Amino acid sequence: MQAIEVRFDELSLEYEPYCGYDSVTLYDGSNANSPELGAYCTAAPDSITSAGATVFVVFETDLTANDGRFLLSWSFVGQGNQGPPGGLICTIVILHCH
Ligand SMILES: [Ca+2]
Repeated sequence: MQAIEVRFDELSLEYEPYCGYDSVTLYDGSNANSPELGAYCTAAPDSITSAGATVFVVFETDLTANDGRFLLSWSFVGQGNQGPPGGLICTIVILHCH
């Protein structure tokens, strides 16, 4: 089974204990209805590994208090780690007003 390993090379978004203002959320699948792997703003595990070959990334931010940025990298892990044609990371940006 092929999976995706995601690493945050940089992660410095506005801090809130539950990352309620600015966050990056990873989902184990092709959309935000998929199981959530985690939501992060300032700290994340060294690596986050999906169960499947697609990870959906959502960046949410509000309209105030910017901090730094996030930079993530990813690679296929598991059998056949060159990646299938359909394996991908989708990213969507959501802006919301608090
Ligand atoms: Ca903010």
